Amino acid sequence: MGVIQNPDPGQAPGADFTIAQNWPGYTREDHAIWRTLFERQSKLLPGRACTEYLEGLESLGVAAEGIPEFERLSDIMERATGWRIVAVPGLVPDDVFFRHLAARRFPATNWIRRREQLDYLQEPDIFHDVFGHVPILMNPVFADYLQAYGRGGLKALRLGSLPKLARLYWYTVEFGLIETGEGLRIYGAGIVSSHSETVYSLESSKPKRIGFDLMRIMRTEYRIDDLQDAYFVIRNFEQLFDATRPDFTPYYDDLKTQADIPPGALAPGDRPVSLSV
Ligand code: HBI
Ligand code: FE
Repeated sequence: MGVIQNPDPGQAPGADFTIAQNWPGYTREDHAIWRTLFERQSKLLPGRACTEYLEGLESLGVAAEGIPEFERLSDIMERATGWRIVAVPGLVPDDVFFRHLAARRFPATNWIRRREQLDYLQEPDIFHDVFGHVPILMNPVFADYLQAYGRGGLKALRLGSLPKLARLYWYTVEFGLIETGEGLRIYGAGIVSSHSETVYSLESSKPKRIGFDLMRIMRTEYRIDDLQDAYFVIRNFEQLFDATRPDFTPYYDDLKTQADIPPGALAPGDRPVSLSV
């Protein structure tokens, strides 16, 4: 990808890959790109994103003015759920990523996409990481889930099963949907930070929408280059946290005997979730 990554790193990354956010280093254009993205998404999200996300966004004061300072957001988050944001230059190694999550530190990229890439970006930038991931971390149950995921990630690495566990991250943290009394809502960061997928995931008749099932998700392949073919729907965040509480070691052994499922396929036992309330 032709992204100009971290044009002004401020300092070299250390062993934990953290760097200074270097907030004064953002240009007027960087802030303007944030504003464009923010305004587009905030028009779309009421009635589409879940209440927990929207409330988080509101109480953090993440706003249209421009790229927020991690220190300010971290102080608010720390009081709510004990999480802080640390700046990183881009994707970090899996073990580094998981160690941060396990310590309730969310690694956020410090650079923003160029105007030519408003709609499509394969790597996370600051808009995806902060607008997409951070607000939901104000919810105590989700906050615990992501920390548990970090611990589970370190274990999956040791057991050689990270490709399976990574699917859980993909279909929940990145592309999760939630059923509410008012209808289907978004909580996944990959959706809330994407103009096209916000509408597509909730309104298109093309993708499958399937009730959350931990083992089913860990068998399901995913695509990183296009809108998703399937979304998994939770009933609430407790369901997510409870399902992932046990030791996954026997699950990984089981999965070795089960075939993977292609992204858009249906499997026996799938609970279809319909679009109408
Ligand atoms: N690094 N900065 C960053 N952001 C991620 O989401 C990320 C990462 N490194 C590894 C990683 N994700 C994967 O391990 C997970 O998506 C499973
Ligand atoms: Fe992400």
